[in-house]
Amino acid sequence: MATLPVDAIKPLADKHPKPPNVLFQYGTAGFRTLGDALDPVMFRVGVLAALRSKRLDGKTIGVMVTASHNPEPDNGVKLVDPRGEMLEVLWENHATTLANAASTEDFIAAVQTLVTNSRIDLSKPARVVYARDTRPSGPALVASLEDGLKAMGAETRNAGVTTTPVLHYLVKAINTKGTKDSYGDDSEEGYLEKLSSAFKKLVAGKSTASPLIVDCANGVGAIVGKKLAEALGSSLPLNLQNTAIDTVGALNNACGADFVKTSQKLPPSLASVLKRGERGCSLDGDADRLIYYYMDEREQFHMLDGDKIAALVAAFIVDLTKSAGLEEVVQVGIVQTAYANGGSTKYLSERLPVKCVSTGVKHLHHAAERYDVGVYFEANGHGTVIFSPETLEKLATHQPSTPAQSTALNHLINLTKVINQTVGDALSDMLLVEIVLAHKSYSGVEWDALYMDLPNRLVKVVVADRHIFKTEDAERRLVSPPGLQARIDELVRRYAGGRSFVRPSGTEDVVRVYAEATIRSQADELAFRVAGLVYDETGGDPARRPAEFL
Ligand code: NG1
Ligand code: ZN
Repeated sequence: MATLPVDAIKPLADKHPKPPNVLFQYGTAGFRTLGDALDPVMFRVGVLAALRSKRLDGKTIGVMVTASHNPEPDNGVKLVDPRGEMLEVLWENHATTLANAASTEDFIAAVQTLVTNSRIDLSKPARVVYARDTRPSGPALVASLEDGLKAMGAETRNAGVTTTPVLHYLVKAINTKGTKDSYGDDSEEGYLEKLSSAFKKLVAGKSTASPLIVDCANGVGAIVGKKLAEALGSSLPLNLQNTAIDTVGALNNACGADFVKTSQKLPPSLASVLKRGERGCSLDGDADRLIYYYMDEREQFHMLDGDKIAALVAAFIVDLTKSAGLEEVVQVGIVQTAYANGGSTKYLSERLPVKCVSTGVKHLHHAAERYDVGVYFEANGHGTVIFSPETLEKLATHQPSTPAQSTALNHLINLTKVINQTVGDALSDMLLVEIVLAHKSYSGVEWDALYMDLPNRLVKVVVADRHIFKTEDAERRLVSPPGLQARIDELVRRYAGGRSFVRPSGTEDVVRVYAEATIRSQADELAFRVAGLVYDETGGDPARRPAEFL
């Protein structure tokens, strides 16, 4: 029985000491905080990734270094399981335990405990592939990660600077290589080739946007987006904007999917770019979120968020399953979170099964796996479509009885290739949207008209301890602090079409308050009044109560 390489771990762990008085937590998006604080975490994640791989018999594990849509000084790290999915929940706890060990000795002891409790056979190989986004803190953090991998003698592959979804794709492609379920060539080129060739087949003979404006958030989407544009050629001309990856402070700054979604505005840098009648889209800093928009004939900006993408895509897939003669055997379902606009939930649930789950991609992904075809999107633009193994099998073996059925079946099969089924992928989702728009001959206007968004507002409240906020019913109701939910209910009743809920963020030290109502001013007022309740509840200093909350 092999033993832990303590002599190799010790000196390297000593290079990455954990400062006292900081507590790390593996949350909904992995570890995420100021880049400067993450050095010890990265080393330990390297060790953990190797252990996870050994536990899974040498399957390749992914590690992505990114803080997504967060400001440039932030950074983060998350692990990817062998099928390209988020790390298993039990191991999130192991990650937190290892990250918080006070000293090298404590860390080695915690690793030893994990090895014993999880029955990890240390003689197995460890294989890890890793990548980072364009953040300035990335290279140093990757070096620390590499020390952790080296300490464990892992076989490593550096995928360089790429998007989060490409890393997820690579993990799945590596682990399925040479099998009948091969996900594609295990390289960024393989990814681009897979997506772009299926896209070209799906839009052959149709007209696409010319060109499509893509806000790359001054992040890694600019790099992969450029390569995708080359692979797409004239099938979809892309006009890449906000591509300043080397300009300090530019990442996610007044641009990108999160800016558009939260401010409900066009990035100022696109003001002279997006013309009347044109559409565009924004990626976030690691290109796993996508928000669309268009400028109408009166130069009014209209946002098309993750809910609108889900509605567009689900209807298209349902149409194709009908046309292919598969509607009886392939059921399409939707998964949303409480942040989904009430307008979308009403529209979708009148047509398809809809499930609401807690925030966090892993919850959405797992719920979507229960459908034959699961369409899941967060309102913020993170989402994808997943086809169950049985459905993929049905598509592969179905015998169409007419030429029309055959065409629809081929479209469905090509969709399974355009879509990155491992995780939300802004570039893949963008192609998916463009396919549907091309098939339906929709502009932004027709797409937007599927249903009306209810006016809504999302606000953050900074509180002393957000952990006192506990929720139930897919985060739609508070159980703690006691009595607060009743006060929120009482307030909500006074607003036409009112809905509001409160939950602690999993990625920031804030409590989020969401509200919607039939009228814009009422949605804003409800949000600020509920935020005021939250602020008061946590004993905030009345003198510092934010003015809007009064
Ligand atoms: P938190 O900070 O837990 O609200 C945010 C997003 C999630 C998800 C994660 C991971 C909102 C309201 N919340 O989570 O949907 O994307 O980040 O990045 O958009
Ligand atoms: Zn992201």
